[in-house]
Amino acid sequence: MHCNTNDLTLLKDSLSISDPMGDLLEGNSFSEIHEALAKASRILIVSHARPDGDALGSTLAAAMWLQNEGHVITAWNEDGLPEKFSYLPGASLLGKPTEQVEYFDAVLVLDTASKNRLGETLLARARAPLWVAIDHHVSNEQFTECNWIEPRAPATGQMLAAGFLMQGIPITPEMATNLYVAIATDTGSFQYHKTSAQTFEIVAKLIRAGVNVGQISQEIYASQPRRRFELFKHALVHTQFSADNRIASTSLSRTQAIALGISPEDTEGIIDTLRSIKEVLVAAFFEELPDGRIRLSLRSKNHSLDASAFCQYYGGGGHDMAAGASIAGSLEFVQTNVLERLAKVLNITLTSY
Ligand SMILES: [Mn+2]
Repeated sequence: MHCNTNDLTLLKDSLSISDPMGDLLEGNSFSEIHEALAKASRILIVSHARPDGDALGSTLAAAMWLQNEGHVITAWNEDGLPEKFSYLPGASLLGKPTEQVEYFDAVLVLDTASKNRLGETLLARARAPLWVAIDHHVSNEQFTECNWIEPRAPATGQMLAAGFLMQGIPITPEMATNLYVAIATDTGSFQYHKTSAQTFEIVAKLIRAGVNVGQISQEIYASQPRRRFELFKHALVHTQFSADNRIASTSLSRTQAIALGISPEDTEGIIDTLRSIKEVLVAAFFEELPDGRIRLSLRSKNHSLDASAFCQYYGGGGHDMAAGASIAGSLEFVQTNVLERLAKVLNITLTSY
């Protein structure tokens, strides 16, 4: 088995996409992952805990792909399928880890930067001689035997779609819809800086394969539960500005979360509202988790802060403009500490320009 990591070649011709910017097309290592999985009969597909649209869309699209190729598929997520993603085609394919240890021929890990992000239960139950990974996190720790990691890709779903297109793997409307949700959500509705011409070219092919854009947009953007709106009201009222309005932050204690009756998935997106303020360069969200730890979510607007490097200091990671970490300590202590360090880092980079 030849498993190259981060090895890119120009593959314009295989997608027959003209690319005047000379963009690299991701997908060269897809064939190696494909080859590695070909011999496996029972395959487990997994992604990170507290899954987002990319983790789930990629998992379900990959499950359908491998099922169509005759493999026996199991798809697990530590936290299962959040209610707000129940519209995803094939959502019932995704389950939680079983009570007992299960044996597979291979595990395909998607959109997950480090092993512990898969969750304790999942890691305790899954056994396989071969682990392979497809991911776009710059902080990926390359913890599997075979890795295809492309930090320039805006979504794991885009890497999968590029791979399918390159290898001529049939994309059903259900697969296309899952891949579309993966890309649309992880690019912040095609807004973040890694959104490229290639993103739109691939998405055009997905739409031709059967995505109903209007219908799926309604599911993603216009189907929020009322409790999430109440949570946003709370978060906005408690927003603090520091470092000359360059940092906006807000927090949610466990007591407040219980009082508002929110689910873990409801907090996603609050931070983007803070980031939308002109003067703000960095947005931070502090959430007290049931285990007492504090989850930090961080968004950066430009290169004055490398969010992934900042979060790696606390044992977390992610992307340069969006990252997170889980930190021990009280909500107040962690918030004060992180905000002070953020201001320091910002000060250094802003004065060195
Ligand atoms: Mn992702």
